[in-house]
Amino acid sequence: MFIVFAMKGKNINNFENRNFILIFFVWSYGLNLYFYTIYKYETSSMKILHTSDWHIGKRLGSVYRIEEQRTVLDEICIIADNQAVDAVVIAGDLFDTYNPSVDAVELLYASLKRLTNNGSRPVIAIAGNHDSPDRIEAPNSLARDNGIFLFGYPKTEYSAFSNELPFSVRKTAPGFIEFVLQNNEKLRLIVAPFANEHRMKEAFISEESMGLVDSLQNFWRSIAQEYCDKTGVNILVGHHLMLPVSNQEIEEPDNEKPIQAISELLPTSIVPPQIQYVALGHLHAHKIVSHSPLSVYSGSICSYSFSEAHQKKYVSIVHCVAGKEAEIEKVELSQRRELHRVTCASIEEARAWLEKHQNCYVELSIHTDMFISPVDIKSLHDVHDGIIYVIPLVNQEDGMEAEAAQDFSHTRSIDELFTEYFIFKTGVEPNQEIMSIFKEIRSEKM
Ligand SMILES: [Mn+2]
Repeated sequence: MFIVFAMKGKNINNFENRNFILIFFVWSYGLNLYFYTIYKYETSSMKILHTSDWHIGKRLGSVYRIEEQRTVLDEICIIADNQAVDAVVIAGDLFDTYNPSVDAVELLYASLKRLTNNGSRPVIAIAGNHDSPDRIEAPNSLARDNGIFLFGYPKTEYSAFSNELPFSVRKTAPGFIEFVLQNNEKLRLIVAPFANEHRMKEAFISEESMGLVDSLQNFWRSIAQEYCDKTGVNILVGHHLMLPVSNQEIEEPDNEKPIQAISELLPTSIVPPQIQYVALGHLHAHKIVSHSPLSVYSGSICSYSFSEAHQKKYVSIVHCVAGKEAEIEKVELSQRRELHRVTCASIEEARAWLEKHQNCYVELSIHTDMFISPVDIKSLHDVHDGIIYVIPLVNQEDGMEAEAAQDFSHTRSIDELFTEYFIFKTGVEPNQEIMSIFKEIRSEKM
C-alpha cells in the first residue's frame, strides 16, 4: 500500500514566515509502516504598489483640483490596503510646484502616512522635476519613524536604524536603501530622484569626464554589485526619461516642465542586470517601456491637461519574487474627473452636450458666425461647473482665413494689434497710460 498526501500552510518562527507545501509518503511493507516527508518551500511573492506624478496642488485653467486629488489619493490608499501590498513606491512629482500651498503639503503628508498602514509597510517617495529636493527631504527626521522615506537628491543616504516599526532598514548607501520586511524578505531600492544637470554634475563631479549617462550607469552598477544579490527583491525607482535605445520617440506631457532638454535620455540598457523592476515617473500615460528589465511609467493619478483627455489612469501592483522576473497588474483609478475635448456646431448643441455630461472638465470649441456673447457663455456655465475653456471657431468663407492671416502679419502695427487684443480681453479700449506702458515695455524688448 502506498499513500501520498500533501498539505499547505505557513511556517512561522523567528527566521521564516513563508508558505510551504508538505508532502507525506506513507508505505507499508508487511506490517511495517514507513514515512517519508518532503518540505517544499514556496517563496512567497512580494507586492509593491507603484504610483507617480501626483502633482498635488495643480490647477487646470483656474480650477484648483485639490478636493479631486484628495478623493483619488483616498482611492489609492484603499487599493493599497485591499491588495495588502508590502511596500509603496512613488516615483516623483509629488507636488506641482517648488512652493506648494499649505493644503497641498498637508494632503501629501496625510496620504503618505495612510499608505504606511500605521507604520506596517515602508513608503518610499522621490523628487521629480516639479519638486524642490530640499522641500521633499525636509520632514525626513519625523517621516522615517513613521515608515516614510523621502529622497530629494541622487546621493541621499539614510543611516541604518531600527525602531518600533515591524520592518527595519538594514543597509544603506548613497542612493540606496535595503529594508527587511515583516516576513523577513529583503527589499532593495536604488533610488534615482530627478536631478537637473547642475545637481547631476554636483553628485558625480569626479566622474564628469565620463558623461552623465556613463556616470549614472557606473554608480548604479557598483551599488547593485555590492547589495543586490538574488536573496532579495531589487528595484530601481527613478524620475527620468528612460527608453530602450531603439525607441527614441517620446511625448512629454503638455504643460510639463520638459526634462528632455536638460537631462539626457537614459537608455534602459544602463539599468544593472540585478534589477527586476524599474518604477518610473514623469510620463503621464501608463506605459511599459521595456520588458527586460520590466520598466514601467505608472502614469499620473489624474488627467492634468487636455492632451490627456480620454486617457485612463492607473496604479501598478508589482509582484516580485527574489531572483525572478517581476510581473505587474494595473488597477484603474475610478474616482478622478474625466477631461473632454469637445467640438460643437452651435451654442445649443454645446448646452445639450454639457447637460448630458456632468462631473467632468471640458474644453469646448464652438462653431459660430461671430464671437460668443457673454450671455451665451454664462448660459453654458449655468448648466455645467467644469468648463475650463470656451474656444470660438469663427466660421469664415473660403479664402478669408488666409487673407486675415496676411492682414495680421503685414499691414497692421503692433499697437493696433495690442489695442484690439485689450478690447477683446477687457471689453474697453486701453487708456493713454496703458498705451504708454505698453510702448515702454515694447521699446525695452527691442
Ligand atoms: Mn515630471
